[in-house]
Amino acid sequence: MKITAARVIVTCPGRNFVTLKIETDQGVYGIGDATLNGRELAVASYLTDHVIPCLIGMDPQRIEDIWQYLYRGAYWRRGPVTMRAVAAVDVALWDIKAKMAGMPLYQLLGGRSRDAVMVYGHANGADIEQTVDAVGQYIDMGYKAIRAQSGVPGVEKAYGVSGGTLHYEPADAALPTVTGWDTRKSLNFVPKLFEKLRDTYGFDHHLLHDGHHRYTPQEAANLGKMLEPFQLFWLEDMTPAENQEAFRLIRQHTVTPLAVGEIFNTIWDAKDLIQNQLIDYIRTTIVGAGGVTHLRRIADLASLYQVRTGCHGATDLSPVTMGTALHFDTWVPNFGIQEYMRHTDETDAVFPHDYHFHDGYLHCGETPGHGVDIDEDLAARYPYKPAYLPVARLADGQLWNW
Ligand code: GCO
Ligand code: MG
Repeated sequence: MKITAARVIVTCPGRNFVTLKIETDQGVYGIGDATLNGRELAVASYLTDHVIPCLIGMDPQRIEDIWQYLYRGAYWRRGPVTMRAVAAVDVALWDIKAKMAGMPLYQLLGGRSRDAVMVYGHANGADIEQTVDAVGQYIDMGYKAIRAQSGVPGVEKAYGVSGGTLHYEPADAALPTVTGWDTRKSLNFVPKLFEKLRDTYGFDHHLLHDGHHRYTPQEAANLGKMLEPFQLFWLEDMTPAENQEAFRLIRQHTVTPLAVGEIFNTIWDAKDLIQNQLIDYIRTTIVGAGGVTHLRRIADLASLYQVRTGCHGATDLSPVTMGTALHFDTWVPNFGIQEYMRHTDETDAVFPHDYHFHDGYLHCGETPGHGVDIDEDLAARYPYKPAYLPVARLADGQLWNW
């Protein structure tokens, strides 16, 4: 069997997506996601200029060998651009293999570990009252787990607050928007939000919160401690994780569960955090870390230390990543939760898929492969539009982590 052609499709049905399509001499094709929010064209070029020429003529059945070829063979390892390109190829090849086998991908991975995948949605509002209402709407839709973010009094354009409640899109402008941040105000505010949420809805639902890399370890420990009475499912990305050791300090002070990893690219970014049991959930997903082949290794390492998966599932991960992640989630023994930010109808039309939401759970379909396709004619109607993630600045103008 041979790869006969491969091409990159860049489309913007409401937001940008980069998709790889690999064709074979058996008439079977596979689809992979290569989207890197705000830096899309770098991955498109990496694939078109440097990866696709090597793929032509290769045997698509040799997924592991092709993974190693692209990872070791580049000499320049890791990084978000490289690993997304590797992920796109890997996912397209798993799609081909599963289609050839006539099986949904989760069957090839080892079969079902669960009937359905528990997801969390994003509730947000300009203030506590609006956020409490938004959480109520998610509960009414059947969600068992909800992330809550709110505007903070005195902070311009706080993280995680959107115009609407169902769709949240931070990559919102042709040049980066400037947003605000204030640690003191946030530390004072977030516990009040969760106190109100527990007072209103009780303790039956899982509640989550994202610190989006803004706090120091000491501040993160403080917030974790203050939130203990409200029993969060997790606190996410409390401090930047380049220094994995920093999580030890947070851990020493709080029992609030910790999640991290949406910006990790390889097992090496998470190794110390996992082996030292400094986190509870690993957020890395398919497109972020080299596809199914590598994410499986991260999950297996995590399973030794009772760390569970919590795959990133923001709107900048295309339906191809969501569909593949759902097969992964359906199989992976140490599953925790799956993030689910809904795509717009325009995006869903460009990427026909067979997964569906019901009563707080996502269900992957039974179509052979990962179950997600691309309508290339429709995709062509939405040309690429430059869109950046925001930056964050403190009140005195200093740049902070967005
Ligand atoms: C989350 C996130 C995201 C990121 C986004 C950046 O879903 O937890 O932190 O929304 O900000 O993926 O592209
Ligand atoms: Mg996050």
